[in-house]
Amino acid sequence: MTANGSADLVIVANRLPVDRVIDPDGTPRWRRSPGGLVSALEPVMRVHDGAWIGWPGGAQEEGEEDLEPFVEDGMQLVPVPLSAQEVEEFYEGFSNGTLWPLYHDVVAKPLFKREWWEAYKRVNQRFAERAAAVAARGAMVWVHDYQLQLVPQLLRELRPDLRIGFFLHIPFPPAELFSQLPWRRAVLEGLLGADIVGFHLPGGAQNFVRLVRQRVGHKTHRDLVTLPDGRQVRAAAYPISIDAADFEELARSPEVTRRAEAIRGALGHPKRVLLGVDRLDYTKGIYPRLRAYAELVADGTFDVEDTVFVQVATPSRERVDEYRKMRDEIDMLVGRVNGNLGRIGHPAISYLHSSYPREEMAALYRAADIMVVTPYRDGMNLVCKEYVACRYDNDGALVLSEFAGAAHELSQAWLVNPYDINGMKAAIVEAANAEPKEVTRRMKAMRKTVREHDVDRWATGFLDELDAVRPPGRRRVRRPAG
Ligand code: ADQ
Repeated sequence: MTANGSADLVIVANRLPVDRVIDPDGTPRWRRSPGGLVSALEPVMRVHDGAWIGWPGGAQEEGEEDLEPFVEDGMQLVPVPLSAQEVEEFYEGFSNGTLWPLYHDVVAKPLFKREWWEAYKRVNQRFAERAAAVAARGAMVWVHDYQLQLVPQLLRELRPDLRIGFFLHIPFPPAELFSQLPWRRAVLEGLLGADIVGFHLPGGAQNFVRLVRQRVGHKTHRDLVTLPDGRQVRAAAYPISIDAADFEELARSPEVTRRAEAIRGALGHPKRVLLGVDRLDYTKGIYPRLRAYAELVADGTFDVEDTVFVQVATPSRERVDEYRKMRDEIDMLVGRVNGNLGRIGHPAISYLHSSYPREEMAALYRAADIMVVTPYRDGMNLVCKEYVACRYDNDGALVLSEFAGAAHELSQAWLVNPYDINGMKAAIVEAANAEPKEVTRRMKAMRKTVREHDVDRWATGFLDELDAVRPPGRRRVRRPAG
């Protein structure tokens, strides 16, 4: 295929950065979806004449015409349709029923179904073809996440002139777990189509390089893989972050300040508010966290008259069995805990399924004395960084799982092992009773990290390195040694 597109920078992600909404008069329109990735990439997209390729959500009916590419907020958006069967097999199936649990330490059992794999290959091919059609000659293409791991190689076959980057937003598992995947070699080869393969942590990059050596047999040296044709692929860590300045500005606004006070008022002006905010996902460790808290209420450490745990858990992937099961388990636990330990007007846990605008999130972060983030495994976890960004008074304690990528940067948090309920209880009590001076010391250090390593640094850091990749065919000839 020859270059016939005009975009100098192409983002390929599972979802488009917009949602289709229907106005009250029945007219469909696109609304920008909130999300760090869009905000992070928007400035570079403008400079580069960028295009974004992704699934618009929903299923395409049989015989329905493809949605045409369109321009929104100065970005060229290219929708990739999925049929109902592909939503089931590619998205809910292979992406979220096979890869998601496998890459998160097998917290749930991954299902290996051959028809899901066939759908994954087919959809990845479609994404690669769209990218090939819109990219200008020598353009940079940045492919995102576990749903699209075959795209780099498929795209390189179509367009060898491109510079291709890949970033994985979830953990990359150790060889011992990844090797369960029946299609492990094909996935590794898919990723090797990129010039740079990015992970949140150095450990993910090391797992990848080791697997490439073991399972594909290519030569590797530190973070570099050398392919038989001499092309080199670099695997490295690029820890993602948030727009910290933006969050802080929001948190300082009079509206958010007022709203944070109103939230505490609605909770009955407690002495202590603990907060959890997560997508309702079995990797996030919501169940053991609430159990640890409930035990502290049951044994009298905390009193529901002056302490409350606010848990926001937004439902997600509800058509996947594991998610439905987990939601039921947590709903039951909260019901039991509140039934047994709550008093009139004072539940032990205030439990919410809503999805909120950023202002409300900032107000919740401002209203909380202790943020509790306890995933069993998490690529990074942005919620804890958002909390830190909002604590401009240098107050507020963070209890954080050592298995969240963020723990590598936020080492001043009260770090916990989410599998150790007693350890979590001890850390929560310690954070609750810490001297204000100690809380401030920890928060100050974490705020410095989050301020200095923001999402702009992440995006420009990755793209600058991709930009520096020598386009194929113009490689320096290596001089013989000596
Ligand atoms: P997620 O698993 O979705 O992301 P996380 O990083 O915590 O996890 O991001 C969640 C985002 O959703 C945050 O920005 C948060 O503010 C927002 N959010 C959560 N609950 C909300 C609610 N009720 N209403 C509105 N917004 C809500 C995946 C990986 C992570 C990795 C990110 C980015 O699993 O490990 O950090 O991608 O790479």
